Amino acid sequence: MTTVAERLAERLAARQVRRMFGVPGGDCNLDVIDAAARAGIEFVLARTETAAGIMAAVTAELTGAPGIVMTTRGPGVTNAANGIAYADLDRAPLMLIADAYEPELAPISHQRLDQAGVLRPMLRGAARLDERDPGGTIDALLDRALGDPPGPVYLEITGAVVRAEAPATRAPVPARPAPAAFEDAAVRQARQLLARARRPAIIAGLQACEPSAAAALRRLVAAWGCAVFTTYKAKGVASDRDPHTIGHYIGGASEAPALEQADLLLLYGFDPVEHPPGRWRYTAPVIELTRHAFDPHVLTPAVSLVGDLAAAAAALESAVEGTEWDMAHLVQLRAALRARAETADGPAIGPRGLVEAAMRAAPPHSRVTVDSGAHMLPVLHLWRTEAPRGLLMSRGLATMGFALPGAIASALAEPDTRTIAFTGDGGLMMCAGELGTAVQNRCNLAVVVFNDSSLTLIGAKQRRRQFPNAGVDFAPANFAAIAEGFGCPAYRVETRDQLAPALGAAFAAHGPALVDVVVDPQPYHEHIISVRG
Ligand SMILES: Cc1ncc(C[n+]2csc(CCOP(=O)(O)OP(=O)(O)O)c2C)c(N)n1
Repeated sequence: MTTVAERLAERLAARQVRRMFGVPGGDCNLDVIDAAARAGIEFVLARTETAAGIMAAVTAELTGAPGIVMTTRGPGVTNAANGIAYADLDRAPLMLIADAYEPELAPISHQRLDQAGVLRPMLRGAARLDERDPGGTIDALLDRALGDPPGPVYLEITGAVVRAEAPATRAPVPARPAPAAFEDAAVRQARQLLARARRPAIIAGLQACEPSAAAALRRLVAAWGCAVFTTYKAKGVASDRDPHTIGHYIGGASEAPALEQADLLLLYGFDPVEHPPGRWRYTAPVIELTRHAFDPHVLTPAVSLVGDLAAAAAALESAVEGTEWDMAHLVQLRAALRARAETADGPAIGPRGLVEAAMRAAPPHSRVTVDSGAHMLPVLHLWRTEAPRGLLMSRGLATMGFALPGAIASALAEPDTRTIAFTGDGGLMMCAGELGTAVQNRCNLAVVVFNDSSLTLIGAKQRRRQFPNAGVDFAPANFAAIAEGFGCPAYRVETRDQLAPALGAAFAAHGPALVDVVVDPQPYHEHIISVRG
């Protein structure tokens, strides 16, 4: 006989799921862990459900298969909420599996919550598994997770059901649903606009990370010889080494002088969730290529092609009749944008010096994850990324506590790629227990801590608003000592001469290593203003 737990494992394996993440409870999670192992799916024990959710979502981003996180009822579900929010706002297909009470336990209120209700605003779908058609229920939910936009779904299970016999599943595994075909009239209108454009520019966003979309973008840039900007989440879809890649679209001041020169903007897989609070500042007409429509949107495009990005790009490739961009000018714009991130450090180790030292020490094609905070700006603007998903971050949710779980997911999915996690001290404190997960799984990753004993990004805003310093500084912490407590090799860096040897040793290590760098936060203030305006 096949149990429902075994059917669940079989349906996940059929979608290429190879790992699930979580913190189990003592009831049906255990049946699922056992059934999953027999279906070739490893259960990775995380230290918090939040981190497990991020690991699952990042696994989905890297592999294309849905990410799976499993928790116990009650506190397990509520503690996973930030990971579910990541999957929602950073658009990653994810399934949360959590246990609940059987109907005969209705009088029990201990650990009882409306679990689906708590999560509902973030979910693409939810279902409680029963014995009638578990395979069909699971397939339908996974289709929703993989829809447009991708996001989280919730599957509730109970012990009586997962241990029951499962009927045969008839439903075949559907492929990811094909996006809507865009309209001919929209293609004609877009081609007319492009035919008149002399200085078109492209802004590529998170949907462009999908491999066929990224390849089509590169063909478009080569055909048009135009300027291209990427959002943070799309860093690498156009290589940072290509002279056409001017820099990042952050909805800030730094890219404005370059973007204002464009007479037409093509949004390529850009999601409004990537736009910071603030208005759209450009008057040039906008052509939008997107897998799905947005409501609300930060702007009103002149025309939207809603469908497959690569197909839309192919339909527009020959529409530009000649551009006035010349290479020397593009190179100049690119240099000017980069110069804004090259603000000077003081005499102590500063954020720019740390990023540049890490760039010199990193093996080629390393993948980078970066947390939320002031330190993310020098990483995002100075690090050179050549491939889609070469840099991972939380942009839609912009959550702290991302970089280390994200790096663990990267190291597990691609053990031969060196992953480097850049994090602030505040962000690391939210997930430091995951150093134990990295050690236990021998993850090939290095954590670099910008340790300035402060929530510096918030402190900078406090200072700008002329409030006195309060509520943002930490008592100093030694993260090298903490890492060593988990059995993770670690290096404490307090002086410039210690930096390069420590980074070199950490990046060459097999398995995890941590470099705890005491940085001077003063340079951030000028850096933030220079980059964001
Ligand atoms: C979970 C979460 N809590 C709070 C915030 C708000 N926030 C954004 S950046 C930041 C400070 C980050 O401090 P740290 O990790 O030390 O990095 P630094 O700014 O010092 O580089 C805070 C509190 C957030 N983005 N996510």
